[in-house]
Order: sequence, then structure tokens, then C-alpha cells
Amino acid sequence: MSADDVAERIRSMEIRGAAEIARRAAIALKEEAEAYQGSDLKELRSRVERSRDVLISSRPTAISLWNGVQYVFKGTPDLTSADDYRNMVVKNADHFVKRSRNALKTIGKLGANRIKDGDKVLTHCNSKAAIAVMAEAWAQGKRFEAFCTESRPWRQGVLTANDLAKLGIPVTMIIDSAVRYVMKDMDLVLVGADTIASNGALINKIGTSQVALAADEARVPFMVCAETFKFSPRTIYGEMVKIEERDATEVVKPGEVPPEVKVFNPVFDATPPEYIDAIITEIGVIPPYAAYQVIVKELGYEFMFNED
Ligand code: RUB
Repeated sequence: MSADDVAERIRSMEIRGAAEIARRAAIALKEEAEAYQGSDLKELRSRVERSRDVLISSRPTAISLWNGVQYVFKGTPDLTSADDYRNMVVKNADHFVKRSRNALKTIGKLGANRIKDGDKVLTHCNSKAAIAVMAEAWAQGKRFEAFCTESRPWRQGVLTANDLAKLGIPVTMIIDSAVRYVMKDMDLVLVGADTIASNGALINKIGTSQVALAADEARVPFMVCAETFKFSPRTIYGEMVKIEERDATEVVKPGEVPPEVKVFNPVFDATPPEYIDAIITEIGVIPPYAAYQVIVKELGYEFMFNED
């Protein structure tokens, strides 16, 4: 699939979820590099870099996409032949995808330690990392119940309910506004991440911050399941995370309200670090305040001081 096709599918939400869009973008760049069989390095670079720009602009909030794409270009600036450049892009993309899949398995294992028999675990939207934790705990023989929010307007909760039901995990779906009502009965909240800022703030599906507030009020631990490539080096520059806004038609059907009614459809929100008990990553379960160290150590200066 061409990078333009992948970008279009990301924009239309056919490919979604922060980790998946990053993996698919890396694969698209690899395929773009492989598709050019010539020996003109300048031409190859310009093709792959054009695809990079198209992919990065397809969804603005998830830093995983930006980090994944940066990873693909690691070590390429100094290369002098098209063959070396192509090989490096292919190697980096494969490595990124493998690393991201392995991270998910480790997060599953570490996170499963936080689930006990008899627990009620609430999740929001559809996060493969949060589901990996529940899947691993269930595979280890722990018996618990899951609750998932509908996650309007795209209703990714339907995907989550299906994913969990397929694993045999008892799951109850609730509408988003029922979160506070059920929270007193929950033992744990697990959510995914699109971006984690250098101060530990979490950017995730709209409504996550309300879930966190309700969890805090009911003294229910709120944990984030996130690969280290969800941490944002850009926030170290003081850059704000751009919150994507999508079309009004995702919220109201055409003609349902008069044209003078404005519809505001933000896709993500920010949960401050003080509402987050822990972030479950592939390098360990860490406090949100360790976000800065994760960015510097795991993603490194190469990412932080890249001008692109
Ligand atoms: C998905 C969403 C998920 C995160 C993490 O939003 O907010 O919680 O992306 O997912 P959308 P994962 O449906 O708008 O992409 O753990 O799978 O990376």
C-alpha cells in the first residue's frame, strides 16, 4: 500500500490506535523505499521524505506516529548511496515494528501483575496496550470483569467489547456518561496513550480526563499502558500537543440541528500527572513524573534535537 493510501486510511480512521498508526506508517515508508529501484539517492530521499510528510500530517495528536517515522530515518542523513539508504530505511522500519510488538507483550506481562482475582477493571476507548494487559492476566488464570465505555462518537468501545469477549473475559459496556456512576465499584482503570508529555500528562481519547477525575474521587488506581514511543520529545521544547478536532458530522447527522448550531468535536484530552498512579511501559512501571527521563534515555538526543 502506498504512503498516500496509508495516510488516507489513517485520516479516515480505518487504521487507528496510536501504536498501530505508527507501525503502519513505518511499513509504508519501508515499502516506498523498496518501490524505488533506481540508484539516484537524491530522488529516493525526496520520495521517502515526501511520504514522511504526508504520513506525519495524517493525524496530529499521536506522537507515536512522529516517533515511529523519526526512527525509520535514524542514521540515514550521512549515507551516500541509494542502496545504503534503502537498506537502512528497511532495517529501521522492521526494527521499529518488532520493537513495538515486543513492547506490547512486555507491557502485558508487567501490567497483569496489577490485576487480581475478582477485580473490576474499567477501560476507555480501544487501546491495544490496555487490552494486552487484560489478555495476559486472563491467560495467567486470573478471573476478573472488564467494563468498557462506549467512547462516542466513533464508539471504539464496541471494538474493545468484541476484543475482550473473544478472549473470554466477561465484559460490560457502559455509555460514557455512566463512568462516575460505576466507578465506586471498580478496582482499577487501565487506559492507553496517544502521547505522554515531558511533565507526565497523558493525552488520550476525549473523556479520559473525566474517567481519571472520577477514579481519583473514588480512590480507584488509574494506570496508563504505553510503549516508550508514546512519550513526546517535542514537549521538552515546550511545544504543546496539538489536539485533533474532527468533523461535526461525527457528532450530529446533517440536518439534525439547524446550521447556526456550532458543534465542537475534540478527539483527545489531557489528563494531568497528578491523576495518574502509574504508567506501565516496556521498561517498567513508572510514575508519570519519570516521563522526562524516559524521553531522554529511551528516545535520546537524536530525536529531541531533530529539526524536522
Ligand atoms: C484511540 C485511543 C487509544 C490510544 C492508545 O483513539 O485513544 O486509547 O490510541 O491505543 P483513535 P493503543 O481511535 O482515535 O485512534 O494502545 O492501541 O496504541
